[in-house]
Parts: sequence; C-alpha cells; structure tokens
Amino acid sequence: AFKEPHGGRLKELYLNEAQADQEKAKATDYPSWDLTQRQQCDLDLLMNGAFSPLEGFLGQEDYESVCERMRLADGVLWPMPITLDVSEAFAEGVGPGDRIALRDPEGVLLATLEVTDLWRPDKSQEAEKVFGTTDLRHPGVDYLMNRAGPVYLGGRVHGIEPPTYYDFKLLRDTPSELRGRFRKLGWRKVVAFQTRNPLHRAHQELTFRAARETEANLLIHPVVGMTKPGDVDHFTRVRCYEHVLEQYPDQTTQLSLLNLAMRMAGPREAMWHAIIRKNYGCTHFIVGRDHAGPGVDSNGEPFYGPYDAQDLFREHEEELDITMVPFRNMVYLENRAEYVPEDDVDPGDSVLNLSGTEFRRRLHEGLDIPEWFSYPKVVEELRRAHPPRHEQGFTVFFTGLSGSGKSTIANALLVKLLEDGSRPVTLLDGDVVRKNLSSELTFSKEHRDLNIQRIGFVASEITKNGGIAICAPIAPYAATRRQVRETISPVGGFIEIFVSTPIEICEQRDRKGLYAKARAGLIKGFTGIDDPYEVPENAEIVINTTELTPDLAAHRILITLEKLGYVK
Ligand code: PPS
Repeated sequence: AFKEPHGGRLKELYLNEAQADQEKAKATDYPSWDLTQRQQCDLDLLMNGAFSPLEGFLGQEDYESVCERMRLADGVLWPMPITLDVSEAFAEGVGPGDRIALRDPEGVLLATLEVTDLWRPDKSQEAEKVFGTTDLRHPGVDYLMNRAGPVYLGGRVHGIEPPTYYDFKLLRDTPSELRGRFRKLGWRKVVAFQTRNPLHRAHQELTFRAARETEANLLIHPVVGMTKPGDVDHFTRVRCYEHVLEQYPDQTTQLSLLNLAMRMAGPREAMWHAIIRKNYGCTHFIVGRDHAGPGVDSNGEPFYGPYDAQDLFREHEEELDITMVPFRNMVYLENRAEYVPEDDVDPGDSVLNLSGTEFRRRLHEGLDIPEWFSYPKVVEELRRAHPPRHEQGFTVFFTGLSGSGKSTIANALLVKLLEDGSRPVTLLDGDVVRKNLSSELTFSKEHRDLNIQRIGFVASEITKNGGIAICAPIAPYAATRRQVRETISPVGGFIEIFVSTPIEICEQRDRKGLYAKARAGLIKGFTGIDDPYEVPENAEIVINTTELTPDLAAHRILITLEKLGYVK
C-alpha cells in the first residue's frame, strides 16, 4: 500500500467545475482579500492537499491548540499555525458567517473562505510558543510581528483554481501527481530531502547514503515558495539542482519543487516538513544538522540546538508515521577522498573544511572553489548569480541640505563613471526627479517621503540590472533613507554619502536664491530653516564642500568605490 496521508485522507479542497462556476459567480459580491506571497503559498498547499488534514485556515480553537500543544483541537498532530492574517480595515467589513474572495495579486479568484472565526491573536505569545522566542532576529518572528496583519480569519477554503506559476511548470507537483508518479515508477519506499540551498557534494553524498541505507528511492524536494531572507533565489537553485541530478544513478531519483513558505521554526518546522512529505507519498524524511534553522539571535547564539529537530521528531516519530533518517554533518576526508558523517572521523583523518561564509567570499571574489566541495556546473551557476562586486550594480545615494553641493559632486562623479565605462550610469538629481517623477509633489513630510521612495524604487531597478544609479535628493528623513538602503542592499551595492556642508555656508552661497526667499518667509517649510534635516549616522562617506572641491570630492568617492570593490 502507498503511504497514507496525515489524518488518513488526502484533503484536496477544490470544488468541482460546476460548483466552482457557481461560487465564482457569487464571489463577485464577496469582499476581496488580495493574498500576500506567503498566504498564496499556504493556500496553494492547503488546496492541493499538502497540508492534509487541514480544510482551511485555522480557526481560533485549532490555532490555540496548535500553538499550545502542536495539535489540532481534535488531537491530530500539527505543529504550525496556518492562519490568514488581514488588516483592521479589512476585518471591519467581515465577520463569522460571511464568505470572502481570496485573490492573487492580479485579482484572479483562487478560492473563497467561509469565515467562521475572526480574532486578534496575541502575537508575542504565538512567537514564544511556536518559535520559542520573541527575538526579532528570528525571521519567523520578524514576519509575525512586522509583516503579518493584526487580525486572523479562520474557516473552510473552497478552491477555485491553483495559483499560476510560469516557471519550471514541469517540476511542480501536487501530492496526487507525485503519488501517481511514484505508483507509475513502482516506488514503494521514498526518502525525501528538504532543502532551501544549492546542493553541493556533501548533500549529494548524504542523500545518496540515505537512499542506500533505507533501500528507498530518493525525492529531492526543494522549497521554491519563500525561504530565509537572503537565500539564493530559486531560479538559480533549480538550475543547480538539475545539474546535481545528473550525479545520481539513473532512475533512482526524482526532483520536484515545493511551493512552501518556510517559517524557519527549527524543530517544529522539521515535523511540519515531514507531514507534508508524507502527504506527498514519501515514507522517509531526512533531518540533518540544524533543520530549518533561523540563524543566530541578538546575542549571536543559535536559536535551537543543532540536533533539537531530530530529538523532537524522534519523540513523535510513531505518531507522525513517517520514518526519520537522521544525519550528522558530512565532512570531507582528504586522506580517504570521501565524505563521511562527522562522527565517523578517525583521529588520523585529515578533514577539509570550507565554511559557508568562506565559500560565499570565494564566489564573490572569483576565487577558486575546490572540486571536492562542489560541482563545476553548480559553481558556474552560482558565480553567474553572484558576480563579483565590480560586475554588480550599485547606488550612490547623496543626502544633504539644499546648496550643500550634492548635484555638483554627483555630476562630477557621473562623468568619472562614464569615463570608466564599466556599466551604464543614471543620475537621479533632486531637481530632475522633481520635474520628471514627482512633479505633483509638495515639500510636506509625506510628499518628501514619497519622493524618496520613488527615487529608491528606480535606483533599485537600475541596481538590480547591473547599472549604477546616482541619487542626489535632500532626503531629510533617516527612516526613509534606511528604507531605501534596505530595498537596494539585497540587489547590489548601496553607498550613502552625507554632504555635510553646514547651513551657514549653503546660505552664504545661496545659488538659487532660495535661502533668501525662505528667510523672507516667501517659501515655507524650507529644509534647514523651518523644516527638519536628520543628520545621517551611518553614511559610508561624509563630505564637507567647505574644504573640498567637487572634483576632489568625486575623486574621493571613486577611491572608496574602488576600495569596496565596486570599480576596478
Ligand atoms: S526632498 O526633501 O528630498 O524631497 O527634496 P528634493 O526632492 O531633493 O528637492 C529639493 C530641491 O527643491 C528645491 N526646494 C526645496 N528644498 C527644500 N525645502 C523646500 N521647502 C524646498 N522648496 C523647493 C531646492 O532647490 C532643492 O534643490 P537642491 O538641489 O537640494 O538645492
């Protein structure tokens, strides 16, 4: 017999065609909720049965029971609260008994929710129970506290259609599809490997050993929904997986992509992952070192012990009804030219090690990556996705008072970068932006923020695509500057330059005569006169043009860019 789903039956939540048509027609009158990326992932796996036995987003009683004792109210083991969080504004218009339409970002109706519960969760308590901490360094806690809405809606989901994904369609499977494939292949025992990282030789060896030891076939089942912020993007990873797949003996291994939104909840997450794989028809599940680990806390300490996930799993293994294949860290022995679990190392062995940090440094700097560590094709993909800094895009973000010299230096820098010629350069000068992007905006706090957000958006697009954006607005508010830094940093370099020329000098120069007008009260809310300027505290470069010509200032910036590796 094939593996029974969790709770006994695969719960696919799709309506049949006739019902779906009816529900679709009615849904035009329901309040519409636009799903977040995470909610869309959750809904997808609810509807396709990967989250069996759930029949919708958790109601309050199930939620409390899951948080408290890792079980649904009826006692079935379920470690992760799957909840639909919404805003106060949306919650105002709905209540128990209503139906709401759940839509993708383009407005396509994916499902309806029959609301039975509406409540305001105690998020600190949820964080404490589910993640064992309220430390915001934990990505799951951060999401819960800073991104999830304040109100939860629970109730049964009626599936209309799955979310559309245009990438790697052939590699995305529902539990029924994968079960069908296993059946067709005659696979009775299947060991699943969960991953959110590129696979290297150590992983290949580990999974291969797991399959051999359990005499099972292997499912490489990477997460492509949402993983830990900062992870390698899934497009790159999937290309890597396809290369590594060539390394397994023919017909023993399958690759399938899982549209899961991870929570990085360590031990609880490991159990959740196992239940999902059981629903996909797997009989075994690999749990390695620090499974679904969220990194370190505010004190630099790991949130969970390296083998906590294995311990918790073991406690519930019988009830989970999927066999854990626990693994120690794999290390490479030079003298034996092979990988072994770290507890099999003999005193005389010579262990080679390349930490994740060192590996990334070598990738970034184009340095050698040894053959024992990874496969050349994988390294090539990763190098392409993470080019050295001198091939990445970056943003130079000037901030400072009107007349401080931002534009002049920015123009000098523009010319020097064009002369260098390594990448396309765009200058988003304050005045130019005000004319082309933000002509309708005033100088109120709200409008200034909006203006900076727009500049940040354009700069991040330029940076992402490998170009150079030079921005030169006043940008008087620290929080808004930080926001821009946070959007751009993940896609390339961000160098903030505080042009610190004091207001007396700016006013003396008064190139545009604006200070005179502001003093005379003809312009209200002028930065530095009767409007705030928050001095940057973490700018990469500070330039005071009282002492420095624009030419020298631009030169200094160029030298810093060189030191940081952005220009050669
Ligand atoms: S902001 O705050 O970042 O949105 O400002 P920014 O878009 O850079 O626009 C600044 C230019 O607008 C002119 N100007 C004013 N500046 C500050 N306060 C008030 N009230 C104001 N009204 C007009 C001024 O010429 C600024 O240009 P720069 O190049 O900074 O001198």
